[in-house]
Amino acid sequence: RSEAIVDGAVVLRQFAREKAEALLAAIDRVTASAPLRHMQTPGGHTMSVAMSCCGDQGWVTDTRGYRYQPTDPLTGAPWPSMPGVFERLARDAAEAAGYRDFCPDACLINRYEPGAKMGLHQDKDETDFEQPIVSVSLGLPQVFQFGGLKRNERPVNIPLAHGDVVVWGGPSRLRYHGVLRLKTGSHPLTGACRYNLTFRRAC
Ligand code: MD5
Ligand code: FE
Repeated sequence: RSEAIVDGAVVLRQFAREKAEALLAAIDRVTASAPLRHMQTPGGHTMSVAMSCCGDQGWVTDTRGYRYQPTDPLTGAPWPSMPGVFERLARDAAEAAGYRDFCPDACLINRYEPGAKMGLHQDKDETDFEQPIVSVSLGLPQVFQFGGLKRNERPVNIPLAHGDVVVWGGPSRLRYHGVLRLKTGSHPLTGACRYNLTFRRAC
Protein backbone atom coordinates (compact mmCIF):
# COMPACT_ATOMS: atom_id res chain seq x y z
CA ARG A 1 0.00 0.00 0.00
CA SER A 2 1.25 3.44 -0.84
CA GLU A 3 -0.31 6.73 0.24
CA ALA A 4 0.82 10.13 -0.95
CA ILE A 5 0.65 12.48 2.05
CA VAL A 6 1.40 15.71 0.20
CA ASP A 7 3.81 17.03 -2.41
CA GLY A 8 6.49 14.37 -2.66
CA ALA A 9 6.02 12.51 0.65
CA VAL A 10 4.92 8.88 0.25
CA VAL A 11 4.05 6.45 3.05
CA LEU A 12 4.72 2.81 2.17
CA ARG A 13 2.76 1.00 4.86
CA GLN A 14 4.43 -2.26 5.96
CA PHE A 15 7.11 -2.03 3.24
CA ALA A 16 9.87 -3.17 5.65
CA ARG A 17 7.85 -5.74 7.58
CA GLU A 18 9.38 -8.89 6.10
CA LYS A 19 12.89 -7.55 6.55
CA ALA A 20 12.34 -6.36 10.14
CA GLU A 21 14.28 -9.17 11.84
CA ALA A 22 17.22 -8.74 9.46
CA LEU A 23 17.17 -4.95 9.95
CA LEU A 24 17.15 -5.33 13.74
CA ALA A 25 20.03 -7.82 13.60
CA ALA A 26 21.96 -5.30 11.50
CA ILE A 27 21.17 -2.53 14.01
CA ASP A 28 22.68 -4.75 16.72
CA ARG A 29 25.79 -5.27 14.58
CA VAL A 30 26.24 -1.54 13.96
CA THR A 31 25.55 -0.45 17.54
CA ALA A 32 27.94 -3.08 18.94
CA SER A 33 30.81 -1.01 17.49
CA ALA A 34 29.17 2.45 17.37
CA PRO A 35 27.07 2.51 20.55
CA LEU A 36 23.75 4.35 20.76
CA ARG A 37 24.30 7.57 22.71
CA HIS A 38 22.42 10.69 23.80
CA MET A 39 24.07 13.58 21.96
CA GLN A 40 24.22 17.20 23.12
CA THR A 41 22.39 19.92 21.20
CA PRO A 42 24.26 23.13 20.32
CA GLY A 43 22.11 24.76 23.03
CA GLY A 44 23.54 22.39 25.64
CA HIS A 45 20.55 20.07 26.07
CA THR A 46 20.83 16.28 26.05
CA MET A 47 18.65 14.65 23.39
CA SER A 48 16.05 12.17 24.66
CA VAL A 49 16.60 10.06 21.52
CA ALA A 50 19.66 7.77 21.52
CA MET A 51 21.52 7.82 18.18
CA SER A 52 24.15 6.02 16.18
CA CYS A 53 25.11 5.98 12.50
CA CYS A 54 26.51 3.83 9.75
CA GLY A 55 27.74 4.49 6.24
CA ASP A 56 30.43 6.83 4.91
CA GLN A 57 29.02 9.79 6.85
CA GLY A 58 27.29 10.10 10.22
CA TRP A 59 25.17 12.92 11.61
CA VAL A 60 26.38 14.32 14.90
CA THR A 61 25.49 17.17 17.22
CA ASP A 62 27.48 18.68 20.05
CA THR A 63 28.00 22.15 21.50
CA ARG A 64 29.82 23.14 18.26
CA GLY A 65 26.72 22.47 16.13
CA TYR A 66 25.15 19.93 13.78
CA ARG A 67 27.16 18.28 10.99
CA TYR A 68 28.01 15.11 9.11
CA GLN A 69 31.42 13.53 9.68
CA PRO A 70 33.10 10.29 8.54
CA THR A 71 34.14 9.21 12.05
CA ASP A 72 32.35 8.43 15.30
CA PRO A 73 33.29 11.10 17.87
CA LEU A 74 32.88 8.50 20.65
CA THR A 75 35.50 6.07 19.31
CA GLY A 76 37.39 8.11 16.69
CA ALA A 77 36.88 5.24 14.24
CA PRO A 78 35.05 5.43 10.88
CA TRP A 79 31.32 4.73 11.23
CA PRO A 80 30.45 1.04 10.63
CA SER A 81 29.72 0.27 6.98
CA MET A 82 26.12 0.35 5.78
CA PRO A 83 24.67 -3.19 6.05
CA GLY A 84 23.57 -4.64 2.68
CA VAL A 85 20.01 -5.12 3.94
CA PHE A 86 19.85 -1.37 4.79
CA GLU A 87 21.14 -0.28 1.38
CA ARG A 88 18.75 -2.49 -0.58
CA LEU A 89 15.71 -1.51 1.45
CA ALA A 90 16.49 2.21 1.08
CA ARG A 91 16.96 1.91 -2.67
CA ASP A 92 13.82 -0.24 -3.15
CA ALA A 93 11.67 2.13 -1.07
CA ALA A 94 12.94 5.21 -2.91
CA GLU A 95 12.23 3.49 -6.23
CA ALA A 96 8.70 2.53 -5.11
CA ALA A 97 8.15 6.23 -4.40
CA GLY A 98 9.50 7.27 -7.80
CA TYR A 99 13.15 8.09 -6.98
CA ARG A 100 15.51 5.88 -8.98
CA ASP A 101 19.08 5.02 -8.01
CA PHE A 102 18.94 6.42 -4.47
CA CYS A 103 22.37 5.75 -3.02
CA PRO A 104 22.53 6.92 0.61
CA ASP A 105 25.94 7.62 2.17
CA ALA A 106 24.53 8.01 5.69
CA CYS A 107 22.08 6.15 7.89
CA LEU A 108 21.06 7.67 11.21
CA ILE A 109 19.74 5.15 13.74
CA ASN A 110 17.35 6.68 16.30
CA ARG A 111 16.19 4.75 19.35
CA TYR A 112 13.19 6.12 21.24
CA GLU A 113 12.43 4.81 24.72
CA PRO A 114 9.24 5.70 26.62
CA GLY A 115 9.05 9.49 27.00
CA ALA A 116 11.58 10.21 24.22
CA LYS A 117 10.53 12.67 21.50
CA MET A 118 11.95 14.86 18.77
CA GLY A 119 10.81 18.47 18.53
CA LEU A 120 9.87 20.15 15.24
CA HIS A 121 12.92 20.70 13.04
CA GLN A 122 14.06 20.66 9.40
CA ASP A 123 16.68 18.27 8.01
CA LYS A 124 18.98 20.70 6.23
CA ASP A 125 22.54 19.62 7.00
CA GLU A 126 22.74 17.70 3.70
CA THR A 127 24.17 19.25 0.52
CA ASP A 128 21.58 18.22 -2.11
CA PHE A 129 17.90 18.68 -1.23
CA GLU A 130 16.91 17.03 -4.55
CA GLN A 131 17.85 13.74 -2.88
CA PRO A 132 15.03 12.18 -0.86
CA ILE A 133 15.24 10.88 2.71
CA VAL A 134 13.92 7.37 3.42
CA SER A 135 12.67 6.67 6.96
CA VAL A 136 11.93 3.19 8.38
CA SER A 137 9.97 2.62 11.61
CA LEU A 138 10.54 -0.52 13.69
CA GLY A 139 9.02 -1.60 17.00
CA LEU A 140 6.53 0.44 19.01
CA PRO A 141 4.23 2.85 17.16
CA GLN A 142 4.86 6.58 17.46
CA VAL A 143 3.01 9.67 16.25
CA PHE A 144 4.87 11.61 13.59
CA GLN A 145 4.24 15.35 13.16
CA PHE A 146 4.31 16.66 9.63
CA GLY A 147 4.51 20.43 9.51
CA GLY A 148 4.96 23.04 6.82
CA LEU A 149 7.88 24.89 5.33
CA LYS A 150 7.61 27.45 8.13
CA ARG A 151 7.81 26.53 11.80
CA ASN A 152 4.53 28.26 12.62
CA GLU A 153 2.39 26.06 10.33
CA ARG A 154 0.21 23.68 12.31
CA PRO A 155 1.51 20.09 11.96
CA VAL A 156 -0.59 17.09 10.89
CA ASN A 157 -0.25 13.93 13.02
CA ILE A 158 0.55 10.68 11.23
CA PRO A 159 0.81 7.46 13.29
CA LEU A 160 3.75 5.31 12.16
CA ALA A 161 3.82 1.58 12.95
CA HIS A 162 6.33 -1.25 12.80
CA GLY A 163 7.42 -1.83 9.21
CA ASP A 164 6.18 1.49 7.82
CA VAL A 165 8.51 3.33 5.46
CA VAL A 166 8.20 6.99 4.45
CA VAL A 167 9.99 8.59 1.52
CA TRP A 168 10.39 12.37 1.85
CA GLY A 169 11.21 13.98 -1.45
CA GLY A 170 10.37 16.99 -3.56
CA PRO A 171 8.95 19.96 -1.65
CA SER A 172 8.32 17.82 1.46
CA ARG A 173 12.05 17.34 1.88
CA LEU A 174 12.39 20.59 3.83
CA ARG A 175 9.20 20.48 5.85
CA TYR A 176 9.31 20.86 9.60
CA HIS A 177 8.69 17.56 11.36
CA GLY A 178 9.03 15.82 14.70
CA VAL A 179 7.74 12.92 16.75
CA LEU A 180 5.58 13.00 19.90
CA ARG A 181 6.68 11.31 23.13
CA LEU A 182 6.85 7.52 22.85
CA LYS A 183 4.17 5.82 24.91
CA THR A 184 5.08 2.86 27.10
CA GLY A 185 4.45 -0.51 25.50
CA SER A 186 6.05 -3.73 24.45
CA HIS A 187 6.77 -4.96 20.95
CA PRO A 188 7.66 -8.62 20.28
CA LEU A 189 10.77 -7.68 18.28
CA THR A 190 12.08 -4.55 20.02
CA GLY A 191 10.66 -4.66 23.55
CA ALA A 192 10.00 -1.21 25.00
CA CYS A 193 11.36 0.91 22.18
CA ARG A 194 10.96 2.24 18.66
CA TYR A 195 13.79 2.44 16.17
CA ASN A 196 13.81 4.78 13.22
CA LEU A 197 16.35 4.49 10.43
CA THR A 198 16.81 7.53 8.21
CA PHE A 199 18.74 7.09 4.99
CA ARG A 200 20.28 10.25 3.61
CA ARG A 201 22.62 11.47 0.93
CA ALA A 202 24.80 13.77 3.04
CA CYS A 203 27.36 14.88 0.44
C1 MD5 B 1 12.05 9.78 13.26
N1 MD5 B 1 13.68 11.25 12.33
O1 MD5 B 1 10.96 9.24 13.28
C2 MD5 B 1 12.30 10.84 12.22
C3 MD5 B 1 12.03 10.30 10.87
C4 MD5 B 1 15.51 12.78 12.17
C5 MD5 B 1 14.05 12.51 12.13
O2 MD5 B 1 13.30 13.42 11.89
O3 MD5 B 1 15.91 13.88 11.75
O4 MD5 B 1 16.27 11.88 12.60
S1 MD5 B 1 12.71 11.20 9.45
C6 MD5 B 1 11.46 12.28 8.98
C7 MD5 B 1 11.63 13.33 7.89
C8 MD5 B 1 12.79 13.53 7.20
C9 MD5 B 1 12.85 14.52 6.21
C10 MD5 B 1 11.75 15.30 5.89
C11 MD5 B 1 10.60 15.09 6.62
C12 MD5 B 1 10.53 14.12 7.60
N2 MD5 B 1 9.46 15.87 6.35
O5 MD5 B 1 9.42 16.61 5.36
O6 MD5 B 1 8.49 15.81 7.16
O7 MD5 B 1 12.98 9.50 14.05
FE1 FE C 1 14.39 15.01 10.90
